[in-house]
Amino acid sequence: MAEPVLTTASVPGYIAGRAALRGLVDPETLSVSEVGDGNLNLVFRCADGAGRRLVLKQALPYVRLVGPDWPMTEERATREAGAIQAHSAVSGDVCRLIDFDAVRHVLALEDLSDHEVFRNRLNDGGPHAEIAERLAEYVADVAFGTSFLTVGEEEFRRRAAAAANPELCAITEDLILTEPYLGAERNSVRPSLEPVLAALQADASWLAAAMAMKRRFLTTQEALLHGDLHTGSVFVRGTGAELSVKAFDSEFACYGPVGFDLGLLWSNMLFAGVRAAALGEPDRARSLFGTVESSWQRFVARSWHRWALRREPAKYPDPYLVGWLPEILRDSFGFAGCEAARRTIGLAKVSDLETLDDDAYEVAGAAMLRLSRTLLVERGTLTFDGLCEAALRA
Ligand code: SR1
Ligand code: MG
Repeated sequence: MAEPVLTTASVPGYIAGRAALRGLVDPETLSVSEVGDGNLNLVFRCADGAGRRLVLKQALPYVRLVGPDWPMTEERATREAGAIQAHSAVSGDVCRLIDFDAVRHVLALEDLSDHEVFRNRLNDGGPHAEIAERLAEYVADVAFGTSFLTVGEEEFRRRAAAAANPELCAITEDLILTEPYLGAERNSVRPSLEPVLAALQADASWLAAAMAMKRRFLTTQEALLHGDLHTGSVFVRGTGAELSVKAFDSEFACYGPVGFDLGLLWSNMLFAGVRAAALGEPDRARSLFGTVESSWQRFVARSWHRWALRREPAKYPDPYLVGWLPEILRDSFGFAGCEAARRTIGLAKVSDLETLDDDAYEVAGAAMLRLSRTLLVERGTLTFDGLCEAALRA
């Protein structure tokens, strides 16, 4: 039987009954608000009379965005807890897990309400320096820290088997890697983009490239991915030396190709860039497009740093990494192309695009669809300059 769903009224009692939590906030003076604005879960922000705070996140037995008509395993909370633990062990840029209740599917997390969601900052025209770069370092830390190069081959297989997340991966495989290319009931664009979309969906090279990326996603397990590393899955606070970056919402975590996380991040930076361009801010657009290259450089540098710490250097000499990095780059471009299509066409779109008026939407949406094709079809030969030119032309 499904466990009871938390409410603002029942949260204090829940915390009082939970040994790991009742000493952290005072259930007697707790104020609780439900703040979940994601697609899947309930999220409660809890603050006590002394100002101590934490967040509870409960997986519902269905997809919140759609409702009970789309049942979804609550085991996703277990996958998320496992991913946070594995990622926190290798990176400081991860929202901290305080407690996990596997029976009620509730994660207790550090409260980051002094942060803002990165996408919201981008949409408001706020500063982005160093954020995509820090996230690329997080991806590298996770790529190496959870790969067989670090944990050993047998242990790697054990961890990969334990982290299987088929139901959430199926959402990714449908929404990111199938529906935008073939047409689906859940797809939609405003009328101005329909001709551009129709032309793209008639392009067999685009479809074939997307299906090749689906094969990569289904058949490759290089590391324990975040699995949904878009700019809405990142909290940020401050700038410069005060900058704090925290990845969260890793319930889509699975073992997969490292380029999946980088690709989703890049695509979402491109969305921010085309939004800026459509709003008449070309310098900001150029700077946002430039984060693809700068974050890749940071990823490479961090990868070499992590590589130096691998378990068996004699077995894996430097040319191994020299050969692997271009594969990751190619995957990253390809998955960025998939995310560009999905967030323009499919379910769960992005506010970067959706909050634009019709004229700006047409410019920005068409740009993302053209970029999707460039990223997918040219992923093996694309250069950063070529990508920037395509983005600025689009
Ligand atoms: C039905 S869930 C839709 C999307 O929300 C999450 O952010 C993931 O991107 C997923 O694909
Ligand atoms: Mg999410």
